Amino acid sequence: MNETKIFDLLSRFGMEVPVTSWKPFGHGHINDTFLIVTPERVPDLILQRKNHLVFKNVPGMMDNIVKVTGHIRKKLMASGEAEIDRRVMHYIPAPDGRYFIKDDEGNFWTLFLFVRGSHGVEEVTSRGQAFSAGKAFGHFQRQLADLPGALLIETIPGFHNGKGRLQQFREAVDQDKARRVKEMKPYIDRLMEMAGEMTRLQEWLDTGLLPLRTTHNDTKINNVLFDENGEILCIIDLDTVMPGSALFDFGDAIRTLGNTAPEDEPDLAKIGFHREFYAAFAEGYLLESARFLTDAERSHLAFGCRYMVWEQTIRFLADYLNGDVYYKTAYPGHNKVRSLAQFRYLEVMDENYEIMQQVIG
Ligand code: GN1
Ligand code: MG
Repeated sequence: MNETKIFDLLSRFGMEVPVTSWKPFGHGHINDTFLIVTPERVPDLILQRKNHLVFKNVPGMMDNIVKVTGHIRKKLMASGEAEIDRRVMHYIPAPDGRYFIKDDEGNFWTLFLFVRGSHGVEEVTSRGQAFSAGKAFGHFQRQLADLPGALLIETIPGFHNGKGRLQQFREAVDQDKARRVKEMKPYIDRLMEMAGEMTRLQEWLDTGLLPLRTTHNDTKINNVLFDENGEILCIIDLDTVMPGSALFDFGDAIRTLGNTAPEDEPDLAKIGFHREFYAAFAEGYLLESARFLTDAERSHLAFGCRYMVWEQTIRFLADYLNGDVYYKTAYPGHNKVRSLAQFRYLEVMDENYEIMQQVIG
């Protein structure tokens, strides 16, 4: 990335704005993100290259995002919200009305406003923050509870479909592209043994026991923005907003903030379950969601956590077996470390499962 390219991209969006500085931004594993700092009177911008190998239908994804942000925006306007652009992401269309441009190399780029005065956190460090995060994601689901999932496409088909994920994992094992199966065999077997139990969640969705909603599907804590005082502003990273289950969002949040260590912690002894943060997140989440969740959803929230961690365990492992082609990695073997850390977390969560269910009530 260089300055000429930044200016070229901005001008294709019709944004010939003065630029003070720019830098890579955030910690995503998939897209490339740049913060464009502008002079005081012009809002800062975020330029993002969408990974079109992962998101194979960028126009469809942007359609989803425009529908979702438009839906939330309407509600905010109706409620008299004064700072709408701090409460929902604001994407900028190109002059042709589309919400992306394609550069000469065939890359897709999008542009949106940096939320003024916002910051993200990579790690939850207090009960209060966990409570806020729960409220934020519960609120997001509530804002979208009357947006029929059928209006949205699946930006990644079968993103949290346990049967599909199992299928991909099996293929990775069968193909053994990077010749790593032998080394991982006993571990692979253990994960396969759990498949029957874990794919039940998809079964419940298929049979209608659990309803399909419009969900975020990537509810890591770094997708919540906070203001200077630590109050919630809005939810970001809407690439994977699509039809899904409330359990996915609850589960993926606990996957990260319930873990006393990062998702790629190499020292398994450091991985523990943060009961307090779990309880605080659940409290915040239920405050917003109790009125629309069905009994079946509520009683399976804790299972959703187990499912999401298992899914992530096999996704990281499948990528390791495929030769690290999906997630960005920081060092050789990173995906293996990530997978083992997720599996350890699953074990730790199992030790706390009764408490997890009690909290949900
Ligand atoms: C990816 O890029 P990022 O960090 O927002 C992934 C999530 C995983 C996560 C693991 C589109 O999200 O599903 O849970 O890494 N996103 C996609 O950290 O695959
Ligand atoms: Mg993200």
